[in-house]
Amino acid sequence: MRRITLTRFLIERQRETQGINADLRLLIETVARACKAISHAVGKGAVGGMLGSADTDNIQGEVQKKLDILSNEILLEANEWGGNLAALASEEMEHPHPIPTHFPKGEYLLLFDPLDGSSNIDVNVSIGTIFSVLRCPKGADGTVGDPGEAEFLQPGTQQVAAGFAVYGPSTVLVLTIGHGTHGFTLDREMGSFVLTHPNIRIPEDTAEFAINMSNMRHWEAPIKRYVEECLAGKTGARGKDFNMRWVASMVSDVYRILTRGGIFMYPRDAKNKVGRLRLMYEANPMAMIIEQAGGAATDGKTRMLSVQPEGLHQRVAVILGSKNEVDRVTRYHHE
Ligand code: AFP
Repeated sequence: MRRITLTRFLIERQRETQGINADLRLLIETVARACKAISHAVGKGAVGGMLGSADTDNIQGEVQKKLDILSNEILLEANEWGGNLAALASEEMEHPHPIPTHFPKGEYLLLFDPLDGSSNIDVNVSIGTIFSVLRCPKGADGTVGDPGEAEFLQPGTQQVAAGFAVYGPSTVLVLTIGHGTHGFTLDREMGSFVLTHPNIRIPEDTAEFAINMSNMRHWEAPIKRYVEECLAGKTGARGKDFNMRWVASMVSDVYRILTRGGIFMYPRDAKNKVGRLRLMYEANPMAMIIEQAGGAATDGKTRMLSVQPEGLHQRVAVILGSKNEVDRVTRYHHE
């Protein structure tokens, strides 16, 4: 089969003016290169001396793993010189990161969770990097000026690109630029991402759900009803048996759903009153990827991509995956 590398894929999309220009192409290739470097660092495991926690907390008040910090630094250094970004934002940094004054600025905003699934690093379970690209609003003088948090607070429908890398048995980059969702597998010998999963489509039905069952006593009624129906299997309202998976790395659960269908739920509950996952650099990029693959994503009631952000690190409830199942859970929330 013809090997189409990420570079060729992006150049062909640019030629077809499918929602991509040279600056956005450079941005995506730069992020992909950074993900290669993170994959390399993660792949060293204990012999890399980077396992375990740093002695610092992030803005979320979570203990930072050494690889969290390294991944964040890799993405910052890779992206600040290109002249295509107005600013960056990361789960690991309280405020947006300005482009150093000695570099030119560009029209895009890049947001990322540098290493999602950190609690899985030390137990050798797949983790990943999630990213989202927005356009930076221009000021009255027609320039991007010095963007602050407000410039980032755009609904997910404004994303021009979104993607994630999953560092598993193979490293796969999943990408959308608004024309479908595509998967690229890292060829480690060549050091290039190769198109292996063009035009991913999520089955509209599924028999597999993903949720952290230990939170069951905290759930609201619609989630309780949906999961109990799944557990009742053939004998219950659904008339079929369901399987369950929960990797606790969103990138892994989402990649599985892209590959064979499923529904992923991290609902708000009595413990996580507004949900646990972050809207700007987890839920929104994943929602664009899922929708572009024919799936659906809501916060239980509202289409995820329509949620109007109020804070850079705001959390949100997430229900995403096979369209018919997400529609069912969302319907239960409205009943
Ligand atoms: P960490 O990055 O703190 O491990 O959180 C991972 C995550 O944000 C997401 O990737 C998982 O789906 C979810 O949290 C797992 O949450 P629980 O540990 O509560 O199951």
